[in-house]
Amino acid sequence: TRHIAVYPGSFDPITYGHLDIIHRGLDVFDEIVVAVARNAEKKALFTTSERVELIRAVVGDNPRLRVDTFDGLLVNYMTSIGSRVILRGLRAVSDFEYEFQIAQMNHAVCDQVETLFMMTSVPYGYLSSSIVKEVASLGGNVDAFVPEPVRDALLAKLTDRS
Ligand code: COD
Repeated sequence: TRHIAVYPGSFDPITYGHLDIIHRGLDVFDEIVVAVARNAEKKALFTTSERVELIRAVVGDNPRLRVDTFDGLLVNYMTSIGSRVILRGLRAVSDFEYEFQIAQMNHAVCDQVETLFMMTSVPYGYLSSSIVKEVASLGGNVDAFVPEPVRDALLAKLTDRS
């Protein structure tokens, strides 16, 4: 059987931290589906389609990698595409409580689904989409945190707004 892992998130926007998990995930699973949540509760800077386009622009062509969106419950989306594994990244201890809660909840609503975690790579331990947005909005250089298309999109978005 092919092992398809879903890597779900807001990806607002995608960072080198997310890319690291995607690339390492491809070493372990047959297929990775990057699934952008449409109904993320967080107020997003980028629209869902902008977030998808940015991911597509930076992941490169790989027949084992798909970028998709989902509405509603993650586990329902997973059932619809025949995946049983949620891939998540863990940074500091501070991620643990939130991740623990959603992993328990997802397993409770669908016991076929397991969440597997990959520890962040050292250079990305402090990196988050929120921090990148804050640094960019204050005029800081974000080249170390996001690929060029994402940086350009951030600058364009922030210029639009001001
Ligand atoms: N290093 C390693 N991992 C990282 C890094 C980094 N620097 N940065 C981010 N990550 C990881 C995160 O830990 C996470 O695992 C993943 O990348 C995505 O991160 P985000 O912030 O883009 O995504 P989240 O946490 O906002 O995603 C939350 C979901 C959208 C997955 C969740 O809200 C959801 O499933 N919603 C759908 C409704 C649902 O089913 N709810 C029930 C479950 S609670």
